[in-house]
Amino acid sequence: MPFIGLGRRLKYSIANGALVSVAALVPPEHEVVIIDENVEPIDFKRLRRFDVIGVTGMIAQAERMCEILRQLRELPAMVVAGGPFVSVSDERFEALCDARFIGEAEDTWPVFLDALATGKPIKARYEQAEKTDMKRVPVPRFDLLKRGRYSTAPVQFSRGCPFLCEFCDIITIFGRRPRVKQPEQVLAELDAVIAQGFKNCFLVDDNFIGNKVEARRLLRRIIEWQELHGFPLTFLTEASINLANDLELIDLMSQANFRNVFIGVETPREASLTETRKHQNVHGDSLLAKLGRIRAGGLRISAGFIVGFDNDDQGIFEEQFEFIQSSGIADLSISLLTPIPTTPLYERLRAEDRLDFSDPELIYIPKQMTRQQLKTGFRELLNRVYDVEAYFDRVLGAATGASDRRQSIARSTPKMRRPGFSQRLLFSAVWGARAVMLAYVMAADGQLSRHLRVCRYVVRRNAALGPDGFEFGEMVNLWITYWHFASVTRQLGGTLFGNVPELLRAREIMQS
Ligand code: B12
Ligand code: SF4
Repeated sequence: MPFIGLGRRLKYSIANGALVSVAALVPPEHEVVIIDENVEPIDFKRLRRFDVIGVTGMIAQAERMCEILRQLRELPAMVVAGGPFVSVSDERFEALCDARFIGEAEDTWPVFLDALATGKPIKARYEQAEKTDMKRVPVPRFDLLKRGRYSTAPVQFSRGCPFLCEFCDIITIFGRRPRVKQPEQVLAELDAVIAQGFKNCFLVDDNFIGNKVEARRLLRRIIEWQELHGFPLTFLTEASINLANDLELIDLMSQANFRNVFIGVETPREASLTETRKHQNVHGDSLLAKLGRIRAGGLRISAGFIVGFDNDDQGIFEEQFEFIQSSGIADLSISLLTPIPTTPLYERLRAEDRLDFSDPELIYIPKQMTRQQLKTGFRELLNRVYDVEAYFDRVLGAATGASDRRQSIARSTPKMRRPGFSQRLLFSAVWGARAVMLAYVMAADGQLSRHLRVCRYVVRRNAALGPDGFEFGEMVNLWITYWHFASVTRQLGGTLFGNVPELLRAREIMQS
C-alpha cells in the first residue's frame, strides 16, 4: 500500500518478498527485471523483449493480476503465474497463463526454467512434492529493486505456523511445522539489505515465533550483527500473541531493534476466537494484559481485527470498538471474515451450504446477521475507529508508562548510537516541515480547521502526560500515520472492501 501521507504517493512502504526471492532462483546466465506496479506503471510495449514473464499477487490483487495476465497473452513471451492467490485457486488461472506455480517454488521454478532453456516439454501446473528446505534458499536479489522507491526490505526467516486458525491459508500453503533459515543465511540477507541502502526491514514471516527456540537463536545473532554495524536496521514483524508469555523473547526482540510487531488479535469475543480455533488468544490471562506485556517490553503493536464470525451478532461492533479503544493500538486493520479457498473455514461453509457468491463484497451467509447488517456494521466500525478524536484518545490513553519503556529500550540497546543535539535539531526541523506539508494537504481536503481544533486538545492531553508524552516528531509522525489510515478507510468506505475477488465469484457461479 503506498503511504498516503502528504497528499501524494510517497515511497511504497514494503517491497514484496516473492519478487526478490523468485528472482534469486534464476540461473545467473539469464537477465531478470523486477516490475512492481506498486512503484511504477507497467510498460507493456517494453515487455515484448522478454522470453518469460512471471506474475505474482495476493487475494486483494487478484483482479489486477487477471487483467495483467490477459494483456500479457498478447505478447510473444511465455507467461506464468504463482504466489499466494494462485496457490489457493490455481485452476482459476488455467486459461490465463502457460504455467501455474502452486505454493513454494524453490524446486519447481529452476526445473521449469531449465526445461524452457533446453527445449524440454513444459507442464501447465507445477507443485513441489516436498516443502522447501529453508537452509537451501539463496539470498534474495534485493539489488534488483528500484532504489529509493521502498522504505522497507522484506527478509524471510521462517515459513509455516504451528497454530490452527480456521480462516488461515498459511497452514494450507506452508504447513504447520515452521521451517527456518540458519542465522548465517539471515545475516547474509541483512548485509545485502543494508548494501542497498535500506534502514528498515520487515521479517515477512507470518509468525516469527512459530519456532521460539530458533527465533531466540536468530535474535542473539542479530543483536551481535547490529552492534557490529552500529544498529543500521530497525525491524518489524508479525507474531502470534503467545509472544506475551515469553518475556525473554520480547526482550531479545527489543535488543535486536525490533520496533513493531503485528498481532492477529481478531476479536475480543472469546466464543468467536474459540470457534475460529484461535486458542492461543484465549489461553491464559486477558488479551489486554497480553498486549500490555508486549508493549511494556518496548514493542509497538499493530493489529488485525475481524468481524463476521458465527458467534458475532450485532453487538460485536460496539464490543470491538470499546476493545480497540482500550487496547491503545494506533495502527490496525479491520477485515470482514473472508473464506479463502483451501482453508478449513471455506470447506466448512461449503459443507453448510453457506458460500454464496452473489454479493462480491461478502461471499458467505453470516449466521447471526444479514449480510447488509454485517457490511454496514463493519463500515461504521472502520469509520469510528479512524475518527481523529478516537484515534488520539486511544494513542494517548496507552502512553502511560512510555518513559519507562523508552528507558528499557535504551538499556536493551546500550551500544546504539543516540542522536546528538545538532542531529535532534535537524530532526525537529524536518518534522516541522512535514507538519506544514500535512497542514497544507488537510487544508486542500477541507479538513484543516477540524484537525486544528483536535490538535489543541491533543497537545493539552499530551502535555499532561509529562515524561510519558510524545515528542514533537513522534506526534507529527502519528498524525501522518493517522492521515494515511483514515484516507485508506475513506477509500474502503465507498468501494469494495471485502477482499473477495470477482474472479473467485465468477468461477463459483459457473460451477454452481
Ligand atoms: C508482507 C505481507 C504483506 C504486506 C505487503 C507487502 C507487499 N509489497 O506485497 C502488507 C502488510 C501491506 C500486506 C497486506 C495485505 N495482506 Co499480506 N502478507 C504479507 C506476508 C506476511 C509476506 C509476503 C512475502 O513477502 N512473502 C515471502 C515470499 C517469499 O513468499 P511467497 O509470496 O509465498 O512466494 C513464494 C511462493 O509463493 C512462490 N511465488 C510467489 N510468487 C510467484 C510468482 C511466480 C511466477 C512463481 C514461479 C513463484 C511465485 O515463490 C516464492 C518462493 O517459494 C504474507 C504471508 C507470507 N508468509 O507469505 C501475507 C499474505 C500474502 N497477505 C495476505 C493478505 C490477505 C493481505 C491483506 C488482504 C490483509 C488485509 N485483510 O488487509 C492485505 C492486502 C494489501 C493489498 N491491498 O494489497 C495473505 C494472502 C492470502 C492469499 N492466499 O492471497 C497472506 C498469504 C497472509 C495470510 N494468509 O493471511 N501483506
Ligand atoms: S497464528 Fe496467524 S499464521 Fe498462524 S495459523 Fe493463526 S492466523 Fe495463521
